[in-house]
Amino acid sequence: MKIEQIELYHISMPLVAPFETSFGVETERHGIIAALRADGLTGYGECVASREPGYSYETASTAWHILTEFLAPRILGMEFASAGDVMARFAPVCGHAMAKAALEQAAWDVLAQAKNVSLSKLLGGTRPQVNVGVSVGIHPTAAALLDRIERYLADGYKRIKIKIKPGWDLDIVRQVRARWPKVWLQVDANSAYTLADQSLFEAMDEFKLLLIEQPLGHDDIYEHSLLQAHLATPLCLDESILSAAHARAALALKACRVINIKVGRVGGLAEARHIHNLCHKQNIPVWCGGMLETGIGRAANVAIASLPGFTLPGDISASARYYAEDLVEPPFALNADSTLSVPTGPGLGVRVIEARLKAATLRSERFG
Ligand code: OSB
Ligand code: MG
Repeated sequence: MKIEQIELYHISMPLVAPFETSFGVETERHGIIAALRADGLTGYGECVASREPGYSYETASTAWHILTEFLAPRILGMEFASAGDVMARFAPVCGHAMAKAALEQAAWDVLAQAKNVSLSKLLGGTRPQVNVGVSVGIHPTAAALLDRIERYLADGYKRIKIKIKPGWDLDIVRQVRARWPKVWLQVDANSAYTLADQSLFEAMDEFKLLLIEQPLGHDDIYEHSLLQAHLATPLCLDESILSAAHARAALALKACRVINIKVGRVGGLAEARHIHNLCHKQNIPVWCGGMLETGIGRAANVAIASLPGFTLPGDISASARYYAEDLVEPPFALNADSTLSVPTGPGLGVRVIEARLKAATLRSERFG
């Protein structure tokens, strides 16, 4: 196939409610949508970098710079037979995984459409539905958090993840556990702690959490191995796994017993699958993380989460948990058994509503 045209859209989408983590509050999701045209087909990909560099050094604006100056010009006009051919052109560009992943994902979508198969099928997915949970941000009061969780449980989410930070941790977990002794519960610290907090995490063991996500440095693996050795609860790495090489190192060091895979963070669907395969061979459960994606990134997440090793519920909630109106039709809806159905149509299997994409666009640029 030949890449005839690339269009990039820097978007801003209002969230239905602010999302607060240990590193800040998001009220609007900024990101970039890439549309790649080849052989008369259009593939879409989403760059999940946010407005601020709290989770990653990448932001929507750095990704815009990298995509427009270095990535899109490198692949315009090229012939490709796999998403790997596209990624190979990006090898001279160091880092910027989220920027690269947007075009890689669009290439997968267009290839799947050309083969008339779903992205899930092209990736080797085996599940018709994927298990999902919901990630609940920091709230102004414990009462507000408990109320929010109660409503998500009523919606049908069977796994709850709560964000923690110093001052909003053990007591909050205790209150949630007291109210729902059996619910599948996990916490995400987004790197807000240090090894000096070991006793806090030891105290969490009694609450039977599914896992504790990224308690220590965003770029640390070794100190997580020291902490994991003291805990019954599995640690799960998110921020510090940027590649399959990092995953291999983390498992060898016993720095975690679970890995959160995000397509953007690791630089594309092929690298995400590579990490999945590596973990699957070692019986390490993985799950699909989320970045408050629009329906475009969500469709790619659902597809990768349909691979057999994604045994824990993903942060891939229904469209309505994030946006009043998603960019795709049909929007993703929660099934009664806390799953999302994997689209079966060609490629992403959802229709991008161009008028909504344009309405959300802050700036756009076309190549070719
Ligand atoms: O750490 O998993 C995270 C959102 C933005 C940045 C980082 C994270 C998150 C989430 C939200 O937890 C997950 C979702 O998309 O529902
Ligand atoms: Mg996380």
